[in-house]
Amino acid sequence: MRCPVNTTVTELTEHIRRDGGVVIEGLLTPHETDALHDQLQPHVERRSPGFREDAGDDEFYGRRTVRIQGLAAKSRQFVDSVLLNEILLGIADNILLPHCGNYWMSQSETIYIAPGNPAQALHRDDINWSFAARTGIDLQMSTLIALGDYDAEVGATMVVPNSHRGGYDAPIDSSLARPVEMNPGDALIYLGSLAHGGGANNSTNRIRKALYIGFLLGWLTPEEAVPLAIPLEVARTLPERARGLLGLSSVRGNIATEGVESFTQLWQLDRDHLEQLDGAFIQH
Ligand SMILES: O=C(O)CCC(=O)C(=O)O
Repeated sequence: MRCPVNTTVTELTEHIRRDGGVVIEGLLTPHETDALHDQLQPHVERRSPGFREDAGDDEFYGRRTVRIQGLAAKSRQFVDSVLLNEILLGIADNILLPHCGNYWMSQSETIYIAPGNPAQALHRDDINWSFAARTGIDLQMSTLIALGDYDAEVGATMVVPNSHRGGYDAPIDSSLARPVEMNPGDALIYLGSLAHGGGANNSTNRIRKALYIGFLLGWLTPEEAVPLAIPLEVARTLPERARGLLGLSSVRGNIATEGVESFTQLWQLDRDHLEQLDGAFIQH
């Protein structure tokens, strides 16, 4: 399903629950998309492809794929237009808050796929938390934003429609996978239970440019050690909501508002350390 950016958050949430994902056309304006791309480009140019330096066992992450993480420290546009995007947060509230007191960012990264990179194995993003995924609740909401060409030849994300149904262990039928083609600024938002994977880049000279952000239940461990990637002087300049999402805040695991569960917190910090951080960390 493809929806214009003025679709209500309630409708978008319904589409995601039904289909496993939705494309929002023009989630970012051309100005935001260009600014984001330009702020990240120097970092991308400095980085050799592959997740690990030797790219030795990077079949999953892509030997010809550039992944830059820690985007909040590298691009203020990322914070303002993506991390704090009201539509993304509205959908995340609907999908994740029924199962946690707070959710947080699991990871932010570029996924720039160069020519010759084969298709990624189809998978569910819930793969990291399979024990929890088997309970059948939603754990994660993922988003891929196109920052450039995003067609089938260049490696548009392959999605298996409706594969969020049937449970975590349901087999993934790769013959049903379809490319999700997008224009710059469009976003594919999908559940952690939807099977998908980066497409093969079969072009000769074009790079598939995506920006990924995932939001995760606050009682699960994020993929990226997010707060360690943000210098304190940068953290202090960010709005409180952004710091909370970036792990510069304690987290309420429970939604309970009364009883002992309403007092407990995860990711706590000793009062001495709170003082040392001088307000950068928020204790609930
Ligand atoms: O690049 C894509 O289109 C999807 C990437 C992905 O699913 C992943 O790296 O886990």
